Amino acid sequence: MTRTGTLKQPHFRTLFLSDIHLGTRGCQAEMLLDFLERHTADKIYLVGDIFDGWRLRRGWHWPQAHNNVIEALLTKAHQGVPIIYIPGNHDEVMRNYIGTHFGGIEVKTSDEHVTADGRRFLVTHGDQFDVVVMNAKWLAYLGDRAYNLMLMANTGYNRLRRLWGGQYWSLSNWAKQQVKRAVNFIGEYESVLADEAVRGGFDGIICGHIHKAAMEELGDVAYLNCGDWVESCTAIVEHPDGRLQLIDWARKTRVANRLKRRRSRDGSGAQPPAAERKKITEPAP
Ligand SMILES: [Mn+2]
Repeated sequence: MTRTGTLKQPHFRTLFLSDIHLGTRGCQAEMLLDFLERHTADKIYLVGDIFDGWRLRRGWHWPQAHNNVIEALLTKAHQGVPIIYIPGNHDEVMRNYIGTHFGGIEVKTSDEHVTADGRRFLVTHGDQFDVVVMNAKWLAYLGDRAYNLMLMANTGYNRLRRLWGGQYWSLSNWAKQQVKRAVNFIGEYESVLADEAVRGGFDGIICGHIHKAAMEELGDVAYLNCGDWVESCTAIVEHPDGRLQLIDWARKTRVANRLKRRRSRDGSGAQPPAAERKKITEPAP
């Protein structure tokens, strides 16, 4: 297999990223750029809330690093990496472009991803299930039709709110403000999304939205959440053999930096910083 980039660059079959929130001060764009530079993938999923449309309207925060993230993704798309963009609630303006392509990026409401070992995963942002989470207890008694009605009502309600410039109502934001209830909310959210995978006959679900990275088995299905690039820096990746993994890039970077410091303190076996290594291994353009 031929791979571009540096020798030790890990290669994934699929990379799943969500909740980058470009356009906000909290977005850790530099960390993401670093991650994108050091990894390649055959296919990339952008699982919603990639940029923050609501905040852009109130206060524009768009440093160069945010442009660089977009550029890095578009470059990958240009090189032939299929990128599937599944809009979330913060970048829901992209939901007007469902079914279209731009710069090699395809916009979809949700998608089915089949891993190299044949498992079927539902890929969705997850915000549409907020309302189900909130009403999980009594919805269980009402069944399928009420469930679908609730989903529709939630979408309609938010569309209405938008008309008078209100913010998208989000249960996760509401829950975060109520710290005591948040833990409960996360558990409910995870089980509602796992149920959705069961309903669709999938082996698992890959989502985002609540900024809580996870990879676990819930009943008969796998629940994977990409996490975010605001509070943490996490991604879900699929290895060439179909193995899925949750990567905590902030933690990995911390560990790598600690090792580097220790090496340089010891003197022997010190490695040059990544930037210098690049200069040595890469031929001049
Ligand atoms: Mn969201």
